[in-house]
Amino acid sequence: MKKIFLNLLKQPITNSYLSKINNRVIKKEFFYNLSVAYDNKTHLVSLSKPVNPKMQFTDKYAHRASQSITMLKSFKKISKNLKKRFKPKKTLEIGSNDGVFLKNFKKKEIIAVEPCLNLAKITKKKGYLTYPEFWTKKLSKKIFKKHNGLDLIYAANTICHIPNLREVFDAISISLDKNGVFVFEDPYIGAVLKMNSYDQFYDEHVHLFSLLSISKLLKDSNLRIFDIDLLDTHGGSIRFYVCKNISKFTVKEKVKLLKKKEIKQELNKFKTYKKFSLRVKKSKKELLTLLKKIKLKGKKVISYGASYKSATIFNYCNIGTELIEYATDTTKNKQGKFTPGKHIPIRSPNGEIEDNVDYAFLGAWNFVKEIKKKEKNFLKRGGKFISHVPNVKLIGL
Ligand code: JHZ
Repeated sequence: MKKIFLNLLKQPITNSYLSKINNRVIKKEFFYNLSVAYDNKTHLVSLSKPVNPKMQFTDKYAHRASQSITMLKSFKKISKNLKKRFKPKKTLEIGSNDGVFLKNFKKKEIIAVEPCLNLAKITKKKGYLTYPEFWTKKLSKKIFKKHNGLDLIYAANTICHIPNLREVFDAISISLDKNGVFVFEDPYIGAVLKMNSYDQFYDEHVHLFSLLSISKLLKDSNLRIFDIDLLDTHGGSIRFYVCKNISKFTVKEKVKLLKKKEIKQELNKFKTYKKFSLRVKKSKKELLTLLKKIKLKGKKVISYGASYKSATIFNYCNIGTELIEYATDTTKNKQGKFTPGKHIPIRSPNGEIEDNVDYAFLGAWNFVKEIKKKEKNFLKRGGKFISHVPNVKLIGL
């Protein structure tokens, strides 16, 4: 049974960065109620009412996975490790975005699946065989017919975006070779609870996974987990290594240990999530108090990164241009637009943070190390970053 533990109020579609003409919003915005539930049968944490994926993964998809050095390095490292460990001849990536993972493979070795048509065009143009479609059983059957069993299927920050997980896993079972491997990574619910990073909940993050939940869900599709990695990426992610029940892989000790840890942390209890929701409310109060105090002193505050995550914060905390003047973002197709819901203008960073900025809210807090390195001058002249994780705080030199 699913029970709601967190209500993040009315939220827009995070990908709907707005264009304005003559200072008037030209698009009518869609809002929905963002509430999050725990299912005591599967231990899965999911949005109580996901929005229609066709409204999200359009031909105007804004996010480009290759916008951070951290992620470029991470994709390079994982592709190298996967090649070395599993020696795949035929690999497929679900949700290939702008090709940040694909580019580490030879064109004939990898197939891309990407439903956002603007992104699928990018990888197609680069010469990768790209299916511009959602990952479904139908597509998996089509791929199996054409290419036979796949040795490796990979997905990063994709599977948690798909409402129907049974369809995803059944589709994996169809095209994965007997000893093939399905590797996927997504933000980890354990890390979200630890970091109080409630901004990991937004329309696209339909689920946040634990080992306990994925272990249960895979069973129905005759799949199992044989290894995991806990990662620093995106503020704490989990990578699952999955195979068919009948395959040769034996379960690593790490899997058993994490299962025990999750039980100890009570990730299988509703009360754990209810407690988290109280911490979220406290975080909102503290962030608003801090921003208002800074503003009263006449200081200039911007947002560093117009991330999808930050849309949850701005809309839940009701933060608009009265508190944050503008956001900077390196993604070209976000620049000149306005954040969904709260309409904060987005600018190109034009190199470093401007001299007249006193505080920068970390919309991209998950890249704090990379950002601190880039913005040494801002910190040296007394500029401060504002972070809401794991608690509301200022970050200086
Ligand atoms: P970033 C997106 O979420 C959407 P977002 C998606 N649903 C998902 O799961 C994750 O990605 C993986 C910018 N930036 O990556 C780039 C700077 O401006 O945390 C990005 O727009 N300067 C698929 O948007 C944003 O910040 C910088 O120096 O929450 C960060 O977004 C750096 C490092 C980033 O994901």
